[in-house]
Amino acid sequence: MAILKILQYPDERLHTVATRVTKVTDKTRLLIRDMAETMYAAPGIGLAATQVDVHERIVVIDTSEKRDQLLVLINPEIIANNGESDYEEGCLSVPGIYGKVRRAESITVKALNADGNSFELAAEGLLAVCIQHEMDHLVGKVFVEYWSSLKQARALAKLKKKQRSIM
Ligand code: QAP
Ligand code: CO
Repeated sequence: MAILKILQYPDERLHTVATRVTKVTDKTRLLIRDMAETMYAAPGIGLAATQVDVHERIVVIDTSEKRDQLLVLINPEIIANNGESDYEEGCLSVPGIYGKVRRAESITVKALNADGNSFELAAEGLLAVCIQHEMDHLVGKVFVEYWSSLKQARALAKLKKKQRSIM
């Protein structure tokens, strides 16, 4: 297993559109294991392959309290959505920046699991928000890009300031 390097906003590679996984292989499962290890170590509740510079439609999520319920979504598709919610989000690629995004309150997602089998999942609350957030990464969208340009500029300034203080 390995901890992967997480791309940091505004890295332009975060805007890459991921391609579908055509076959779930041992190589796919190895990547999923490394993504899960990276997410748990961070610690985070969700990670998309895009964030580790692999541009395939793969997401790992664990919103459980005990962090023992790994959800793997390969080629995820939202097949139903309902309602609206404003949830405070963060992102491992945008550390220290948090803010609200309006999304569907509940969704049904269809995806393949790590065995390559298709399944459907109905989700609401934090899990529904997290799935939508991670699926955005797969089409090259970062949550701050829902904000006004003023709010984005402030977030970027804060990130740059923090990066300077580390160096
Ligand atoms: C996406 O985000 C998410 O700024 C997953 O310093 C988050 O795991 C969806 C994290 C909230 C819905 C609601 C962020 C860790 C983790 C930070 C994460 C940080 C350390 C973010
Ligand atoms: Co994110």
